[in-house]
Parts: sequence; C-alpha cells; structure tokens
Amino acid sequence: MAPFKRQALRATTPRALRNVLASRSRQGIMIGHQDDPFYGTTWKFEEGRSDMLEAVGVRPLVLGCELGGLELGWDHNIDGVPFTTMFKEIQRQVARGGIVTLSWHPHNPVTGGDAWDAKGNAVTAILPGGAQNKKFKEWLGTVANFLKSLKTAQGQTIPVIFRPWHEMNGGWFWWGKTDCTPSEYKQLFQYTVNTFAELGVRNLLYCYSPNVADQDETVENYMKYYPGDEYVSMLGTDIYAWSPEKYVHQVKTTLDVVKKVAQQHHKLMCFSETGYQNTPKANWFYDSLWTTIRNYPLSYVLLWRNAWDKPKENFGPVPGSAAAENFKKILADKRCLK
Ligand code: BMA
Repeated sequence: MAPFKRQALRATTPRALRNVLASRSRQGIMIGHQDDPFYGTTWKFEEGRSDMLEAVGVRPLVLGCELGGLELGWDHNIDGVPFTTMFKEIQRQVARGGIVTLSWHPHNPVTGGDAWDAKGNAVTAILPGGAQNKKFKEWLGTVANFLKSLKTAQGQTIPVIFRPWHEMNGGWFWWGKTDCTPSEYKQLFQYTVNTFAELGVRNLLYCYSPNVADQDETVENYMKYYPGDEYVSMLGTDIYAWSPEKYVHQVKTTLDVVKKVAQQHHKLMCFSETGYQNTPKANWFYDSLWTTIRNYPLSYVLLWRNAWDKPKENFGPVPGSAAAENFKKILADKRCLK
C-alpha cells in the first residue's frame, strides 16, 4: 500500500467519506483535536495558528467543532467560536485532506438552561406530541441550514461526521440517563436523523458515542441506547483519564467491545473523545494512550480542546511541554497517519 499522503478531500457524499475513512483506517489511525484552529492554551482567534502544529509540527487530521448555541440563533458557539470562522476552518480542513467531526451541546429546550441542565423531561417534551416539539423542530431546521451550507470554495458538498446526543449513559446531559429512558433516547436519535433527512441534509455520517461504563464494558451495556444500524455509521466511545490508574484498562475493555460490535454491524470505529486534563504525566500520550490504542482498527482518536477560557481544560499537546515532546513518538509510529 502506498504511504499515506494528505490530499484535499474529494468525497462529496457520506458514502464516499465512509470509503475514505475505511481505507485510511486500514493504513493507520488519524489524530484529532477539538477546536484546534480556533484557540489554544495561550491564544484565541488568531488565524493560521494551531496548538498541535506549534507543539508537534502537524495539524490534526481530524478537526472537532462544536455546534452548541447554533440552535438558539447565536452567531458564535457556547465556547465563543463564531460560526463564520468555523465554516472557514472546515473548508480549510478538508482542503488540507482532513476530516471534520461535529459535536453538539444544545441548550435544554424545556428549562432554558445549558446542556448540563439534566432536568425537565426535555426528551419527552421535544418528541412528536410533546409540548416543545415545535421549538425543537425549529432548532433542527437552524442546525440543518448550517450543515447544508458546508461546501468547499468550489461549491462541492463537504461530508462530515455528526456525533449528536453523546455520553447519554452518563447523568450530566438532559438527553442522558437521569432524565430520559433508553427507548426515548433511541427515538430522539432516530427523530434527529429522520428530520435532517426530510430537511434535505445529505452530508452526514452519524456517530454513536457512549461514555465509559461504570463497570467493565459489555456488548449489552454498550448497545443499551443504540438507535439501530440504519441510523449510525460509526461507533465511538468517550473516555478520559479522570482516574488515571484505571484508564488503560477502561480503554482496552471498551475498545474490545466497540471493535466486536463494529465488526458484527459493519461499522467504522473511532475513539470519539479522550484526554488527561493538563496531561500531568509527561509520558502519558505515548505510553498510556497510544500504546493502548495503536492496534485497534480505529479511524481516529480525538483529543478534547485546549480551552482558552478554562485553564484546567487542556487535553491536546501544549507547545513547549514535556508531554508534547513525548507526543512526537506517536507521530513517528507507522500506525499513526500524518
Ligand atoms: C465540554 C467542556 C465545556 C465545553 C463543551 C463544548 O466537554 O469542554 O467547557 O463548553 O465541552 O465544547
């Protein structure tokens, strides 16, 4: 197989994107970083910059962007990123041969609080027949317009990975386990996919991404909220090193399950979110993260954001740090696509 080379993404449909991801995942794993071109640990909104580029010499092959706030008609997302800037950076990302994945932390449609306001039986309220269904449909319409607008400078459709309603098996989001049942959750996911289809959104590959399980992951537990094969193209998992001593075990046991399900259901797999807050162990990126995941058939691993607004929220390599030096060992590995 010819060595991997970054070339402008030519895929214009989800199916073509799926083929690109499948073929790349046979060659190796892509590295992703949330919000990479927007801000870093010591800067924000300076065009051309990237913590990852400055720390380890390459831009991430996968760019994660956040849509929260779009549903309310804001011109910037919940982390202060203007949607016009996001649009431009998405174009640049695919022109460089990169991939885009979108997360969405929408506000609570019942209480008006943020995504973490897990109250008000919001999922029941937004499904058909519920008191907030009309409002939710409008929200989906606003988000659909942004998704449909994603085109290259030459006017070609940009297909992206969309990863809505993530970490549903945790108790912190209004679509999570404390405030909705698995059956309601599945309806929410299906309703989102169907409504976007009705609204003419044709550029999404959907990703399902539960949070790490309380006990060792099992197929049954992982699939508890699964909306069905027709609604999902990619299987992910979000695991942070909140308990660093457990991390490697958690990642292995979970990825074993994700791999099994992905093979059985013919889906792509990714490590949809990870990181060790502020990476206090200099060898963590290579010794804990990379050596654990490198032999899985992962499409990519996405490190969460290096937040400009929250000093503790630092998950990618930071320029000049010992952890960034260690990160370079990942890039030197043949299993890493660069
Ligand atoms: C969370 C945190 C928040 C952020 C949100 C959306 O995990 O990083 O600070 O607002 O993601 O990006």
